[in-house]
Amino acid sequence: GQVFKLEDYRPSDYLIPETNLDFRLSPQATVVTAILTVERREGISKSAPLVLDGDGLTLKRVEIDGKTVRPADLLASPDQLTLLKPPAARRFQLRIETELAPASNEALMGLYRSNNVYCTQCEAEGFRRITYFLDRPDILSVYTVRIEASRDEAPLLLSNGNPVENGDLADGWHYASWHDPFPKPSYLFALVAGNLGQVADSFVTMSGRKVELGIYVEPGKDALAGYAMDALKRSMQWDEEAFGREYDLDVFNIVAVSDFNMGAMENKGLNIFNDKYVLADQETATDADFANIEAIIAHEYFHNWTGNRITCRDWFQLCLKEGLTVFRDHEFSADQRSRAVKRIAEVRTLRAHQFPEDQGPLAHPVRPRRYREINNFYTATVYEKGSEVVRMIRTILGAEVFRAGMDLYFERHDGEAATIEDFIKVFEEASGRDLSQFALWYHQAGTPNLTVSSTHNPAAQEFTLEIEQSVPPTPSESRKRLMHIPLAFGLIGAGGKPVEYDRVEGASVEGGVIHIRKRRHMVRFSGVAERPAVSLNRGFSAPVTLSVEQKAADQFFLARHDSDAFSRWQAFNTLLTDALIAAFRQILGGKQPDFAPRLTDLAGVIASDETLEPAYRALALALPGDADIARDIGKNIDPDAVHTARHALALAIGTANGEAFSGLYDSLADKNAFSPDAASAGRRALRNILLDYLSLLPGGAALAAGHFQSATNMTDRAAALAVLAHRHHGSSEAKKALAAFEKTYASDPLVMDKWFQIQASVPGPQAVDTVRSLTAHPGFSMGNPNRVRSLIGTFSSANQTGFHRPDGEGYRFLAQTVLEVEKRNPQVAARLATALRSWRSLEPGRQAKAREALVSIANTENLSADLRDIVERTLA
Ligand code: DPP
Ligand code: ZN
Repeated sequence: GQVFKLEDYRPSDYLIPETNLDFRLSPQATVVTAILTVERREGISKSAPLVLDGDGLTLKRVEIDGKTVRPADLLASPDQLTLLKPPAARRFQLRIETELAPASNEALMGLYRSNNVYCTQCEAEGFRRITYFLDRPDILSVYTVRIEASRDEAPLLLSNGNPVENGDLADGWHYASWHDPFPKPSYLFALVAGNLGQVADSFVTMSGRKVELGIYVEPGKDALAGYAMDALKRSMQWDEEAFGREYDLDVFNIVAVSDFNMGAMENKGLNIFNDKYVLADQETATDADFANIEAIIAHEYFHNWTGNRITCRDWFQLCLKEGLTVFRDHEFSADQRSRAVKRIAEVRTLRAHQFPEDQGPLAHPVRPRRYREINNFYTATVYEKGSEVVRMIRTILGAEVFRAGMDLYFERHDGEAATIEDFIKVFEEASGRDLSQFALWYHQAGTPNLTVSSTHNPAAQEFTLEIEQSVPPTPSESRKRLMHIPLAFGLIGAGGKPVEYDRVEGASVEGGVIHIRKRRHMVRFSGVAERPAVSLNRGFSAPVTLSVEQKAADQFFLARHDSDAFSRWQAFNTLLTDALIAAFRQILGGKQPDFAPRLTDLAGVIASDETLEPAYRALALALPGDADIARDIGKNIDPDAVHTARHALALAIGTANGEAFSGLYDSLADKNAFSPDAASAGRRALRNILLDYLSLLPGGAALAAGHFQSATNMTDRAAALAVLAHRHHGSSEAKKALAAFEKTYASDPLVMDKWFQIQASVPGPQAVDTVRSLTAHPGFSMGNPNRVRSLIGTFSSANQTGFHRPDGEGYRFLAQTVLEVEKRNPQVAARLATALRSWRSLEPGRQAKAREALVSIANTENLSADLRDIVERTLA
């Protein structure tokens, strides 16, 4: 396949200032008429051909300025349309008619049907499946769209921008037209037509303009859109307060569809969502679902400024909108909920998804320099690490200067297709700092490591930190340059008080942050009489790994006393991880793992510490997952031994704290009416993790069964079901609960996804057979991305013992399934295949079997560009 390179960027010879689209909708023969105002760019030769992108298109007619183009002046294929002799005039009108079959579009890119609703997905390159176009994000055009459909089939007709007019046509048809005054790239085009229920509300912006808000869902599900609407209004308010950003159209619409490749899409004025991230009530959604809905509604709304008003020059700049918008939605959630809890959850996600990507064959810079298939770059690195990089800019500049830089960015680049260089420049100007070394965070892949050791000289009253940075090699980048790493820190003395110091030598230390720029730094603090404990990377100020020589006593001390909530959580999590890795080695050595009582006791102390929020305590008690432990071990992984170690620690913690946990569990029972707010969710989270520990003790299955039966919301019900299925697999309690859940929710696909997920993640060698048989369940479909991700995705990414079965059956099943999904939906198949990205860190036997599975995919003929790209990079 073709390799696209950043350095090959050049502006297009032609522009398309205006785009008129006319749709006559029909499931198998939709006619699209595009009338494009085309303009040759200043200085471009009159003979320059106009080359338009297409993808699998059926061309019906082409006219220029009202005249049919002669066949000799045209090169037309399903994937490209070339006008060999464009008119001499600089500006002309091009009319293109194409015909589509949305009902047969299973790739879910371009125009397709989901539950009989017409909808579109154009990012990144789906617009070219609708009409021939300069389908690149630097072509900004003003769109006017007219949609015609049978009123019975599609009473609702939506597109971007503001509604212009609508009315009846002959034969029971009707039409609506929409105009979007803001020039936009084609990837933000959207159309929705069908029979949907509406939830309506409004929002008055900071300048007093009234915006009509609509959320459209499957008829009868209106009541499930209330939380999303509330989150939308809070998002609009927050963006005004936090970033001074006001909404700009008369309407803002959101549509929920049930077949969607991504989470959601920020089309201008018409966001289209995976219904999983819109629909919620206490009966069907967990607290995690509510939090995700809030975050994703906010994320897509925030794109209106970071993505839409200022878009990307090319797809290499994807992080310009995604990393920044993730940062904005993280800040929003932190303000709406608990900042400390949110930060811990973000870091857990980053480590679970981005670190393995950065440490494996698919590693790439936040701003990649090459790609073969852009769909494969909607990654944790672009999104989550991209957000961390923006956070570091704020840490380095401080909140006020950061805001000044953002203001400058909006002012200077509004209406443009910008680059990462433009973004960095506004912060350099606002701060007067040189960010060129810092910019390596965008350009260089890999997770930097900091090795830190400390010495205290009581006679001289000096405390010294020695810090060394290194960046491991990644594919095609064997030599790394030194990074600018902002390392927030604290020196902590007796009772948890910050230690005062007189002077610092050896590095630039500003406001509790050490700026690491060289390979080695020696940072000397004078006037320090007692040896302090050192708290490093507070608030996770930099996305790095740390190798710290720290006494266990200091870790225990920090886990109790660090005033930075993130670092306190981290200290305890590090203790747990160290204990789990030691247990893993004991198990491999044929020994029974054992755990220090002071560790299992500390779990009890944290659990019942009323000064800590319940949500924080729940996160502290959540042991690192099997995959987290494996990642920290790094190589020669035997997932069964990892799992055994984790189970042993859970049992030890439960056994040591049985009585206390039980009392706390009882005291947390919710007597109030359900509320999805963060504090209530935190209490449920704590109670549910206590249930998990208690389920390992005698009577545990009965306790979990009781929890399941008495649950009054999905959070508690799903948590109890998972405990039964995972901790008491095969028990009559587990079987009964699974059957009852299935019976109750058989007709609710989003709830059945939880049922699939819970079973797909039951550890053990039987899992692959369970999952295989569930693919035949009437509620499952290989054509629906949510079903596939719930069953196959969960099995391959969240079931370490099941997926990595020593005989390789998990890998063979994945390979076979990926190929089956690929026939319909290459994008979803490619994403599934990334489950094998860490294959080289396995022990040799599994490594060989994983490789065979990858090779079997690679050797398949006619692979899609999406899947070929992932598999070849994974094997390289
Ligand atoms: N819809 C995806 C997102 O918002 C891609 N833009 O991240
Ligand atoms: Zn986004």
